[in-house]
Amino acid sequence: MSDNTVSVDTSTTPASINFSESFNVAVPFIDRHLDEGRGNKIAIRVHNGGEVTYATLAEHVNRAGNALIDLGVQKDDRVLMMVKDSAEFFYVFWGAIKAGILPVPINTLLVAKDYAYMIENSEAAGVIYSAEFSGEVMAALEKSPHKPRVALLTEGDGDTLAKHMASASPDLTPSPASPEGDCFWLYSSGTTGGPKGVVHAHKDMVVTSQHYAVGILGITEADICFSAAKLFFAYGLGNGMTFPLWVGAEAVFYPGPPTPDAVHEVIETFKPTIYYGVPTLYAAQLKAMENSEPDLSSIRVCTSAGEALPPDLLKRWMDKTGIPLLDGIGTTEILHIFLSNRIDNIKPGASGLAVPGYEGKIVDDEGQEVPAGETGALMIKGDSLLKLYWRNLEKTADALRDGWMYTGDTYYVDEDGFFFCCGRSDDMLKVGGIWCSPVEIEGKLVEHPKVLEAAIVGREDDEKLIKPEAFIVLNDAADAGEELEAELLEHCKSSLARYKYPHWFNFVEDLPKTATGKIQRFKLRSN
Ligand code: 3UK
Repeated sequence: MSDNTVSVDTSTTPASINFSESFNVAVPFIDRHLDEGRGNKIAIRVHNGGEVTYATLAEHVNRAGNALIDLGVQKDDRVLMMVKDSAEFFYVFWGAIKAGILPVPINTLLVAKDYAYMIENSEAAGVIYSAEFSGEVMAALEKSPHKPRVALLTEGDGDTLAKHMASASPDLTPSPASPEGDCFWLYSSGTTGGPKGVVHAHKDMVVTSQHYAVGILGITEADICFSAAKLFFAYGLGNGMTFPLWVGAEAVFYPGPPTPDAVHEVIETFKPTIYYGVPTLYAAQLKAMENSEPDLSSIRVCTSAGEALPPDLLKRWMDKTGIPLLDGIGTTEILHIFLSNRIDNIKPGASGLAVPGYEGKIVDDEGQEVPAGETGALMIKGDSLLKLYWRNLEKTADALRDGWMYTGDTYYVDEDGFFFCCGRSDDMLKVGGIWCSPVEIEGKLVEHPKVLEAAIVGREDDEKLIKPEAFIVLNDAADAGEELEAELLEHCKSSLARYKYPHWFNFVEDLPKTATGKIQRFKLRSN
């Protein structure tokens, strides 16, 4: 096989994927479309932001890769991206990969202390950011003892990546790489300790695109993709970028916050055929549809991931819109969805069947597989699993066991092979599809002078979706009341991402604890 090529044999299930020995994944995802005659086809449309053809995309990817090299970023260096959903996101991500540099898309809802941690932890050589996030990024750069060589706005006034791209060469030879070589990172948070750098290989985006997007969604060049989940999230990265690029389809973007009205407007304007959302947003969209009737008729399939989709919400969506909504579970570590419902086989309340190319099993505490119907730990095998957590041998060894990934989720399988989610085996919460560590929110609350101790647990709201609930022990119980609740909420707002704010406050006398003083959060959960 010639360099940087991949061949797929779809006559088998799962499809068999073969990579050339020398393989830089930017070539099949970007350059291949020019060879296949898609140069003039639209790759990207941005709401109020123009459109980009495959030819322009390829040129700008080359310019971005060259600009990073010209600025002194070297092979295997990390470049953090706090970039909104936009064409620039594609340029930086693929330009870096083509140049042998590792892009690290970062959750843009985070705040300066989170960014400072990641700059330090990754020893980033570069930080590229959209103007919207300047405040938090500048504060993080100030805070971090490690100073990246390059810190640039994507575009705008002054010294920007766009200016460096304009003077950089439009030609770039792909940096030699291999299917198993490091390609990009994502950060994933855990209950304790800082977020962990999840290292993915060049082959991984091919694997998820082929097995899930082609295998389950049946994506083709004719599709138009719209992901309300942002590109920085592994879910959005696949939905909005790698899947359409794999087949030469079109992706549409809305750079702002995905409110129901905004996503409905984007759907009516750009007529996507595949729409990717999260449960919280589907619930909000249904609520908005009580007073409006957006035209969703272009959509042939919707997906939901990030957190469990309550069966009632699924039924209400399908009744109201008639569009199939597929719940599926993915993780940052496995990159995308590995258990999913099918367009013609949906079981409400289930995460679905194993996606061909992945195997799932449920094990007990000893690691032995349990029979159907019994609950245990969900383990997954497949070809897109992380290589490792950056500089974290212990967590890597905990997660990867004999080629299986320990997901941290508790599941059972029914007689039909459908997997059902029963929650986490740790205390982590998923809020609006995004990780929340109770420990982080508790840490913030106890910084407040009136708070002695705090515990955070997940509680279902009216839509059966999880939100943080706080249990608080005060230094002086007489301070309890609405006024203090408001004060504590303001306090959280000062340095926590907004989805981490507690939705309910309970003032209690003490917290349930183990003999060793560890908070027993499970005793506080009401559901
Ligand atoms: C939970 C779900 C029940 C589960 C993701 C699609 O969410 C993604 O990745 P993260 O690393 O979180 C992974 C964890 O989230 N979860 C996700 N989807 C579901 N729980 N039902 C679901 N459908 O705890 C899992 O371990 O942020 C989702 C594609 C790629 C992704 N990375």
